Amino acid sequence: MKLFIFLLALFGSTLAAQTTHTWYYTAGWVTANPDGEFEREVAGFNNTWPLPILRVKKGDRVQLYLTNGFPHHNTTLHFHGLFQNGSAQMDGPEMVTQCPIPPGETFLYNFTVPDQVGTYWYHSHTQGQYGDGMRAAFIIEDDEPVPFEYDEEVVLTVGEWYHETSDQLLPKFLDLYNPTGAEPIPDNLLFNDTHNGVWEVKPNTTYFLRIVNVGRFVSQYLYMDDHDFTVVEVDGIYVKPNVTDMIYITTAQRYGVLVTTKDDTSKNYAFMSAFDTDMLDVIPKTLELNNTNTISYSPDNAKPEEFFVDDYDYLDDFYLEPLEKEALLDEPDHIIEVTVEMNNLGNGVNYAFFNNITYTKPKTPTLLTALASDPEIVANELIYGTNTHSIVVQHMDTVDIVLNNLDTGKHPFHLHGHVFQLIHRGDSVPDDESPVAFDYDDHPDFPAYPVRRDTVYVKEQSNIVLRFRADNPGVWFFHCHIEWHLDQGLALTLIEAPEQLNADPRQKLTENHKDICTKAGMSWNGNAAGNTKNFLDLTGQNVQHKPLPAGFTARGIVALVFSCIAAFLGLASIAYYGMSDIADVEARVARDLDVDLLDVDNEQVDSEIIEESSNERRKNSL
Ligand SMILES: *[C@@H]1O[C@H](CO)[C@@H](O)[C@H](O)[C@H]1NC(C)=O
Ligand SMILES: *[C@@H]1O[C@H](CO)[C@@H](O)[C@H](O)[C@H]1NC(C)=O
Ligand SMILES: *[C@@H]1O[C@H](CO)[C@@H](O)[C@H](O)[C@H]1NC(C)=O
Ligand SMILES: *[C@@H]1O[C@H](CO)[C@@H](O)[C@H](O)[C@H]1NC(C)=O
Ligand SMILES: *[C@@H]1O[C@H](CO)[C@@H](O)[C@H](O)[C@H]1NC(C)=O
Ligand SMILES: *[C@@H]1O[C@H](CO)[C@@H](O)[C@H](O)[C@H]1NC(C)=O
Ligand SMILES: *[C@@H]1O[C@H](CO)[C@@H](O)[C@H](O)[C@H]1NC(C)=O
Ligand SMILES: *[C@@H]1O[C@H](CO)[C@@H](O)[C@H](O)[C@H]1NC(C)=O
Ligand SMILES: *[C@@H]1O[C@H](CO)[C@@H](O)[C@H](O)[C@H]1NC(C)=O
Ligand SMILES: [Cu+2]
Repeated sequence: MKLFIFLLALFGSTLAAQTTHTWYYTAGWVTANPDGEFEREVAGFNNTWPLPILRVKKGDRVQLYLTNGFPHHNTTLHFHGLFQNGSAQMDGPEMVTQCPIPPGETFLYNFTVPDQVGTYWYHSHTQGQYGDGMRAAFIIEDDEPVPFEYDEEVVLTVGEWYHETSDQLLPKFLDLYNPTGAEPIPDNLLFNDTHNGVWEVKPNTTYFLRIVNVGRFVSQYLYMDDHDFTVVEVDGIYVKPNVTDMIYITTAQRYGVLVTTKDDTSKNYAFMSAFDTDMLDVIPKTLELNNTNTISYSPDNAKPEEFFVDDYDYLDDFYLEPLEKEALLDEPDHIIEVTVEMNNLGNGVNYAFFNNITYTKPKTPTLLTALASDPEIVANELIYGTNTHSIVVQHMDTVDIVLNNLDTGKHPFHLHGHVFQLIHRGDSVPDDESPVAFDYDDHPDFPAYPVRRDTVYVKEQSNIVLRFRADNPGVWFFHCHIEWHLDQGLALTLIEAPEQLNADPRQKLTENHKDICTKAGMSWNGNAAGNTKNFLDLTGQNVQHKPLPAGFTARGIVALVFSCIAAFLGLASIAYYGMSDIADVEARVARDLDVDLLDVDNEQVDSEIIEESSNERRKNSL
């Protein structure tokens, strides 16, 4: 009897604690001027921008009705870092877990907030859209006290900003005339959605600052004059407090930090946010690399001067120790080894590859294929198509993702549906040496209690190893969180525990979801080729462009492109990327492609395909 009462009380209290948040939002264009320099259309909710910070408690139910109010664009919403355990179809990435929401339609995101707490964010997972502003913080609070003391909590977003929209930037980025895949150069950094922002503080107060990089491209260094950060959380995982002068935050990462203010209010201080300039292909003279934001103790104080540091000596997150200790998982049952490369395909465009595959969207969202499949073939990778880079992992397997980065740039990788243990991060080798692949027989000891998070960077020409348990049946996207690189195809798809997924009634597609697919003009019950009858027939599936013709090299493209630019397009199209000086661009391109500049100048261009498309371009531009 006692036990019964106890159970009843427990059950009752759980019931009482669960709140349902029902939100209605219409996404659409709003005019705004975030950096104070340029007014443009941004992607907002309900005719306002920025988007609201959403707050929930663990165990709550979220019912977010998202109406697509864009006249010409599809939309979706991803809750970054949330496990969506049992609700994989609510994860958000277009063509991975759901059909795109067409203009005028409403999709219900309905899920239980998992047993997770901390700092998350939500953003559109439709091509480039979140970079236009459709993103904000998502906070999961806890009834239990947090394992550190503070007086006030504050959210702070950082990110870069472009004056041009994704619609304007993307076609120029994924273009024959951008053969090295040089990412567009941002116009400014934003600090809490304004340029050179102000954080108003009270004296003698410990703030719990939840920092989110909501950007689409660059990592930032954050550092303050005469104040320090005590890191207590990374990506929703509490860690042993670690005091540092500087944080390095990639896109999509979160840092929960404590900042204690001074007793005295007579001075305001600089809160610096700086570009990681290694990530910029060119640095226009006008770009403000170090941004001086203000920690304001009083509006009467003078504006702070730029605060200089000797070097960017930041906290290495590899060494952070989670408070909730989780020992290094056992030896992997399944090793997924991928190599990152950027290269041109036969259409001249620069793509990103995991091994030799650049992610190409299927005709039916991958999760929907898994749910509609006959259980007998649900674990057959073929049905998901050869170009979605789908990899089946078995339920409860320990999985390692070994990622060897041959590229000369850093990349922040994100896995949906999980936090993983970061068990190895190699150092880069110099540009003129060849990167080495990770070797299980020759590496530093893995940490006993590795740091866990959902987004980590790999250094240039280096490697990382991520380890996780496949305890969350679903279809989970693994991709670079530099949106430009995702647009170039730097993604793969994990089909996790397909049999369990396929058999779980909670995962069944909602009627609303089916309806959205129909409205989007696609099947909700087909294979990657949209074939609803025979899942093993992939005829008509989407595939990547053909490789460059044999004997034709990337440097040929460069030579051709520069002669075309000079001849037909003039300097204007280069100036667009802030590349006002052709010679400098060529030098950088030559370095990126590891070729001699003289070689580039003398290269004979002989590809018909390239000639054809450039002729076409000539016609178009006439
Ligand atoms: C957003 O706008 C819709 C109508 O488009 C309205 O029903 C809803 O209440 C608004 N949401 C909020 C949070 O104001
Ligand atoms: C929206 O999605 C549909 C279905 O996939 C597609 O045909 C259409 O091109 C998309 N619209 C845009 C603007 O991308
Ligand atoms: C959300 O999902 C829960 C659990 O499946 C269900 O009981 C509820 O009816 C759904 N909400 C709506 C509005 O459909
Ligand atoms: C950032 O903006 C949010 C939303 O307006 C606000 O709640 C928060 O206090 C701001 N953060 C800082 C550091 O000023
Ligand atoms: C600062 O706060 C602490 C704790 O709240 C208090 O003991 C102390 O007197 C305060 N100092 C000043 C100068 O206000
Ligand atoms: C940016 O800050 C760094 C570190 O303080 C400094 O070395 C560098 O000169 C600054 N760059 C500019 C353009 O101000
Ligand atoms: C703090 O971080 C440094 C690396 O920057 C590491 O050496 C140290 O062990 C960490 N300490 C704790 C308590 O996490
Ligand atoms: C990648 O390489 C594998 C093995 O060599 C081959 O079977 C596959 O067709 C290639 N894929 C593409 C897209 O080139
Ligand atoms: C998902 O839920 C199952 C129980 O339904 C649990 O065993 C598993 O640990 C959960 N996975 C995650 C990632 O929360
Ligand atoms: Cu990347």
